[in-house]
Amino acid sequence: MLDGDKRALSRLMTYVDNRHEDLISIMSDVVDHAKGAWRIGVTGPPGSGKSTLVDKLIGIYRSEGLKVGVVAIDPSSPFTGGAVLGDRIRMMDHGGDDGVFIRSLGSRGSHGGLSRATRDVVLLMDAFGFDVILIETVGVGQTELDIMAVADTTVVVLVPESGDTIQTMKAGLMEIADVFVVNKADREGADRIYAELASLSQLFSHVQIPVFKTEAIHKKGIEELVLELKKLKTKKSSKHFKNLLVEETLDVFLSELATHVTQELSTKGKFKKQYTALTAKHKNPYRCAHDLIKFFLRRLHGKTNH
Ligand SMILES: Nc1nc2c(ncn2[C@@H]2O[C@H](COP(=O)(O)OP(=O)(O)O)[C@@H](O)[C@H]2O)c(=O)[nH]1
Ligand SMILES: [Mg+2]
Repeated sequence: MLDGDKRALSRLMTYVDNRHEDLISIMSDVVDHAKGAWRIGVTGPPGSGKSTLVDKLIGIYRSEGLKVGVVAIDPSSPFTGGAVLGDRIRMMDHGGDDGVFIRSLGSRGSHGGLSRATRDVVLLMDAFGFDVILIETVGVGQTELDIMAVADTTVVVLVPESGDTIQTMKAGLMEIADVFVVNKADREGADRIYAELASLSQLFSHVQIPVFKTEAIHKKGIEELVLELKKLKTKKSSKHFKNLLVEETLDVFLSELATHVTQELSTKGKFKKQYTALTAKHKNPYRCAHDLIKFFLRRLHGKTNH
């Protein structure tokens, strides 16, 4: 993969999908080759025009000679199909372009699982040599917050009809967004939403969050957005390496631990025996879990002490 083999890159992404047993050691080598690609998150309600916007951003970054990776995430999609596949087809404009690589991610069971898969895929793209990585994810909520922790800069895309979303999210939106985009500005109500976002930003954020009106489908307002993103790039330090050390360590540790414990429970060791005995003994899941943890910790201490 590090020699520029895209098939190898795809294969490693499949390892991420399957949580391959060698993944942790592979990622540990890969991280040393990451060059610090610019990670731009694009989030917002379904149908707001994220994919259309991403498509235009790809075009602009490619015209500047930058290599672009795209991760399209739809946490609500149980399969890597549906909406995500639709996005893939739409971005096919760039299908024959060697400097563009698009990867879709569907549901990964839990929130943590999906954000970790996203982080790993982004890291692979970074090490492969993409300069800009666009991360598109549906919705505005907790999952997106987790996923957006991967991005250096996050663009929240809203439309003239997003009044309710803005009212319910308020502070939450301010927390996620580095830039607001009011897309579909060709529709009525764009100015009102624009003003609402600008005043909310004054209320809830210590920095004024820039707001842009775009018509992604007509490629209007995109150049201005790209200029702003460049400004933010120079202002902000890449946060993902910091994240890697602190949050990632805990994240990787806990998910590896969960994998190992699950394995222990399914193989015929002492742990499995204890588990079976406990669940046969009491009917109370809290007591079972409590006793099981005690047993596990005792074994752990026993092993490290001797
Ligand atoms: N009127 C209008 N429609 C747009 C604009 N941008 C995107 N669309 C359309 O909105 C629909 C949803 O766009 P899409 O990019 O798939 O949204 P996503 O679900 O957020 O990725 C598509 O039919 C687009 O052609 C725009 O600026 N104006
Ligand atoms: Mg989309």
